[in-house]
Amino acid sequence: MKIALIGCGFFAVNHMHAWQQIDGVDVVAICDTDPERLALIGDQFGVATRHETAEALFAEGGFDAVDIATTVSTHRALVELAARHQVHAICQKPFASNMTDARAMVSAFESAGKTLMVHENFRWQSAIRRVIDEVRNGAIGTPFFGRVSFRSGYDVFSGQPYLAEGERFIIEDLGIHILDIARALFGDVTRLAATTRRINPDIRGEDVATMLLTHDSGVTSVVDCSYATRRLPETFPESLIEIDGDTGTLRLDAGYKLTLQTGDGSKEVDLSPPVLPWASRPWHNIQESVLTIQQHFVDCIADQRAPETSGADNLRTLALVEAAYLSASEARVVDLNTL
Ligand code: NAD
Ligand code: 89V
Repeated sequence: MKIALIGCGFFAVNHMHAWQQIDGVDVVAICDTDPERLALIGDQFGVATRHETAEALFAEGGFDAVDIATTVSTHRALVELAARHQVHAICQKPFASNMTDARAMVSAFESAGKTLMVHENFRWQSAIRRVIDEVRNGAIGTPFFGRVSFRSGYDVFSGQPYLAEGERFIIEDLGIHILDIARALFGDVTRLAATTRRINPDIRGEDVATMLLTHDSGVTSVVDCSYATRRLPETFPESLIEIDGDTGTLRLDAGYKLTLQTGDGSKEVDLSPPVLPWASRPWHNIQESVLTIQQHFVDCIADQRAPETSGADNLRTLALVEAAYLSASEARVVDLNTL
């Protein structure tokens, strides 16, 4: 599969390492409006074909799929360009800044008949995957309560300065992953209530969010996120999970420690992710999931099946983000059927 990468910034380095590790994939062209980033990534990964505009990249063509690793404001235009040129696309999260754009992007790809996947990678982390499998395999019976929690004081702004500048911050950037994990575990959501706070005075958006979700399955879950939590051990970027089921409980605690308690006793499993040769702590669980999700994209295209985190699937995660902001701003419970 020949791939072109659009956006050669901070996170795209991980995409490039992962593409290089996947059999049968060749990144044949790259694109960035910033010539310095273009040169840096092109030289580091040995890609000779470089373009400063997506229009020039598509005009030259020669690839089957495009990897869109730019920030959200550019996603709709780039995804629609990919649909017009009849190539498959994998697009970074947040998929879009609003539901109108997201629905238009999904619709463009339905017409094109190509694969559109969202690079929603947290549910692909190996520890999270194991928790999803345990729940889906009935290890604790039928779940009735869940909590998915991400609380950290890690300085994300040094690597990603734009995160300090947006009107929206933690729900749109990080909460979106945690809400997606809750969906993967407990299914779709009917109602959501949220509160938000900004603790760090040096950023524009909210850095704390607490959300209460009612799932179609009957599960009630709490999704809580904070970048204002200073504690040791610093758990960035781990998502911690608690689930109560009618025959047992499951906990994913700091240090990737899984505990399963059922009538048969208690079991502890170390789910520490591997540190890939190009990865570095503490980002290694995210970096590992980049490889897994990109492999899934390639496999789904080869097998002609829909990806788990397809554009259409991601509409339902994005709707939770929108519902959370609406709930927090209007101090009310939001019915997801109204979005
Ligand atoms: P970044 O700003 O470092 O990189 C974006 C790059 O895209 C820049 O080099 C910029 O010049 C380029 N660009 C912007 N508009 C362009 C256009 N129209 N055509 C070509 N190039 C263009 O951002 P980043 O931190 O790498 O984040 C990129 C995306 O990845 C964001 O959506 C972010 O949320 C996401 N992200 C995901 C994870 C994860 O774990 N899933 C982690 C970090 C970032
Ligand atoms: O995953 C992300 O989107 C990143 C981070 C983990 C820092 O929130 O922006």
